[in-house]
Amino acid sequence: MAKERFDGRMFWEKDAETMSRAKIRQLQLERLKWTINRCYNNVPYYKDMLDKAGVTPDMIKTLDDIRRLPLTTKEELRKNYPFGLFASPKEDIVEIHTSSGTTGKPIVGGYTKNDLELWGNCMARLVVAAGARREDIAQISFGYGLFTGAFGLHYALQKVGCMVVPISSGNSERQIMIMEDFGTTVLVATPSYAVYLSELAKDMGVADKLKLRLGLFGSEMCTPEMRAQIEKNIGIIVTDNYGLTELGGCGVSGECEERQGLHINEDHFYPEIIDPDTGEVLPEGEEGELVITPLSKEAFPIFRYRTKDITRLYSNPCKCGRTLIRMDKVVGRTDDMLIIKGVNVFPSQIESVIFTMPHIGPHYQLVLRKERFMDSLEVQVELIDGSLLEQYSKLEALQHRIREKLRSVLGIDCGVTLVAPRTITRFEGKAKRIVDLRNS
Ligand code: DLL
Repeated sequence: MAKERFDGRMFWEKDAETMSRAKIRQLQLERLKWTINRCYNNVPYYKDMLDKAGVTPDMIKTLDDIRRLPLTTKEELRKNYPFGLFASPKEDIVEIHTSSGTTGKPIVGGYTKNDLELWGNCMARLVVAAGARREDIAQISFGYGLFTGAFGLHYALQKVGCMVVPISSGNSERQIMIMEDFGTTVLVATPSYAVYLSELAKDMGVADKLKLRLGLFGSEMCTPEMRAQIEKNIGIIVTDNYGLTELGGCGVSGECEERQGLHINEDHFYPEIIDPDTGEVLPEGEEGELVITPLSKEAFPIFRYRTKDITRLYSNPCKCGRTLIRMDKVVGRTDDMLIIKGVNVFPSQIESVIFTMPHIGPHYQLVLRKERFMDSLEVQVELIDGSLLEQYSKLEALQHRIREKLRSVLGIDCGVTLVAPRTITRFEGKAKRIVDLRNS
């Protein structure tokens, strides 16, 4: 059972989740001072960085003083690989996780015992807010290992008292068998793996027998259109969770049952939105790059980390009773924005089109090529019914409609190729939808 019931709703840490805005700000300031002191005194690289910026910890007197601090980026983490930015002695570190990056060295995060306890509680707040309860049987189909997702959800769901099934990702037919035999009610996965599992359950003829009711998804973008399709296919409520290895993994923010944005665990993470080009802090409600300062990390503190994720913040009250600020679903990353024929294109815009057109999806990929010094984009998407491939005029008409829709949404012309069902690669973790052939 979640710790407290409030106004008919469940909370894990009600006091923290429903604090007044003034109290939250006061707590944030205290914890910000603590964090900057820890960075300055325990991590030589940060001391150097702050000295160069002319900032000492005693200059942090109000929350707005955070703007005096320099921004940090992945570069700082890369330069200090693997443990150079840890603020606790190695013997106090009890767990390590890393980013899943396939190129170069990964980002390494360390946790003390206190960090693990806090992580579990932050995540427990989010799973309870999303609707998970003690009675649930939760199948964790995120990959266990260095990735933060599986362990973060594992610790949280176990704290809440759910029956945790740590199946990890892969071996998909077995996943469906376990789901059916154990009566799994909560599925933890990336949205793209959930789409794949839902298709497989249908193929195996068991989709109607499953007891799934809630999806705790995250770790990659899931447009509202994709969410609607997953909900239709397997009849579950889909909720979104956000976080990154650099900030301790999942547990930064997540949706409550209202699903009007992701509540940030703001007493432990201070959010700002900046203009990605100028670094200027933008007012609440404006879209830009999310910058986060964790406020309670012992082993791996960091300040003003540029996430590259694009979203906006809003603190108007949520019907759930939580006072924690919310962020919009991430619409893209500053580094996955494509520039095609001079126009900025986000993969999420393309996904929204694909999920609203009949006869296609949900699997697609975006192929980038260089043609006469200009980047071109081809959208390859699966047909739902393969027999359309033999009806040339229908196929051509459909292709034309998709192209027109993409033109009106993106403002550019791009190629559309309709391919046979089950021919585009499926993913057990985060989907890789961009195939970049520009340098090949
Ligand atoms: O993906 C942590 C996580 C695990 C979050 C499980 C939620 C659930 P990384 O592998 O370091 O950490 O990847 C972080 O993934 O900067 C975003 O670009 C993207 N991302 C994470 N969650 C979401 C989300 C985990 N809900 C990077 N929506 C981040 C969109 C997300 N993108």
